[in-house]
Amino acid sequence: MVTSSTARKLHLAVAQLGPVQRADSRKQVVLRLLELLKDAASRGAAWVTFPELALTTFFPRWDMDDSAEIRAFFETEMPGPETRPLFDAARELSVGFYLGYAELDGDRQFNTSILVGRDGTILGKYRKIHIPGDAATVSGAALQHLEKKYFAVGDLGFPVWETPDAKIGMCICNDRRWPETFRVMGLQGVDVVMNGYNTPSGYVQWNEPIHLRMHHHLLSLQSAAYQNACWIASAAKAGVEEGSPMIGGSAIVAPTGEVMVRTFSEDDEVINFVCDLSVCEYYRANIFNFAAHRRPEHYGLILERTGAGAPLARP
Ligand code: ING
Repeated sequence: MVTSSTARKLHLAVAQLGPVQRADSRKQVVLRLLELLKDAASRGAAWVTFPELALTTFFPRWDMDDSAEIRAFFETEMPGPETRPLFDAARELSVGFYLGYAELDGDRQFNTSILVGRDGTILGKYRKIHIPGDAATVSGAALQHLEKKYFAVGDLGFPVWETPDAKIGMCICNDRRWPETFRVMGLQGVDVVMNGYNTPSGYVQWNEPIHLRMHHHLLSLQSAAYQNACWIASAAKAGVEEGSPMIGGSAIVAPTGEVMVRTFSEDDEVINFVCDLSVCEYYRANIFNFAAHRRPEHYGLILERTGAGAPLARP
């Protein structure tokens, strides 16, 4: 299938964060991120994926109305004084990274991730498109999930950046549950998709058995990687934040759909894997040769409809 002569090896790491409590300062969190970055670099990794909203606690679990209180969770500049040490370390160690954070752009609030190259410069930005949860408190719910209250829908699409190492794309948390996310990047020949997430394991407006949180998380990544012939590096912010448990399960998934490595804990933890990007090409040339096998002329409903509607079959 793939011989060593065709191999395109890229050493990826995923840096899972344990809980970030409301009182934890950005300075304290960045010190943790720096330790994880150095750990990843010491293992030989060239790129590190950090979680979604990595700099603060997952604040959409609360219903806040005071704009100053809300805006305290957002970054107005990136890098800013607290985050610059991360960029400096990336340049010194020649390690690129994905970082998720809450972005304030003028008056617009986004759930954002950036891709920082191995020289410490920002290569690109992504703003979360699939915003889950609700825009207002759901009465009687054991747990709130108010991302629709705090974040606008992303306006940057699903870009893929051509770096010297690989074609790299990004998505954030709930995006991984929607196949369109990865197919748009797959149609750009993406080799590696980096994904950060914060997934509450408690009940979120329905009494889904908790073991299914991990099942659906991995199912989403594994099917996306296989169906789009790409590697996926996915980083959790995990553990109990302000009394609210969030799943771990950070993972590096191969284009075969196999989980190659995953975290053991729900704390700060690095996993890494030497990925052979040429495996992507094998699947693109065969089972997922999009040009040879896809039939967009039959896919019209995917663009025409947002919600499900009447069946097309004529009686
Ligand atoms: N979190 C969750 C996610 O998509 C969620 C929302 C929680 C969906 C539980 C389904 C079940 O993993 C974010 N931040 O999108």
